[in-house]
Amino acid sequence: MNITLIGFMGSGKTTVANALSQQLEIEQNDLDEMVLQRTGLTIPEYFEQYGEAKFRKLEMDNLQLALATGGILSTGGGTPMQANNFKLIQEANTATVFLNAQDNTITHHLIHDGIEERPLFKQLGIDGIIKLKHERQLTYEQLADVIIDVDHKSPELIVNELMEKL
Ligand code: SKM
Repeated sequence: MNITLIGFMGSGKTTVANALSQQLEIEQNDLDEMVLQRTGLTIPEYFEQYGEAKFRKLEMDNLQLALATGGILSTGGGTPMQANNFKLIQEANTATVFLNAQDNTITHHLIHDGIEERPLFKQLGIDGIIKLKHERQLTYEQLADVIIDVDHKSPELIVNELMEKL
């Protein structure tokens, strides 16, 4: 079974992917984690050294690799915003699940994780990041086969809901 998780940063894609992978005993890939595996750099370090444009190229390359591998995939928050990536996911043999979170859920998670973890959060601040979230909403909805509202739900509950809807 192939499942691709999409959604804004802080919506819980990585956590839900881990839970899904454990429950279904299917391999899992995380696009942001692949940057670290392939370059030895964290996302903030990569942004700092190479900038966002290079990051987007690497992200597309990683997406192609991960979709070819199959299994559970958690994407980066901005992955579907590149037209090429949108098409790659749309045409891949995968169920695409949008983890939809309210603004205050995202704010809470981002502040909890810390500004250093998220270069765009650092650049844009909280107002800018929420504006970006609104700009992206329609693209996530258009790409999704299934939409799950994640607010106030445990990863287990989200996984159960997801399995029912697939
Ligand atoms: O992929 C990382 C990176 O920080 C960019 C990003 C975004 O554009 O929303 C989200 C993160 O998952």
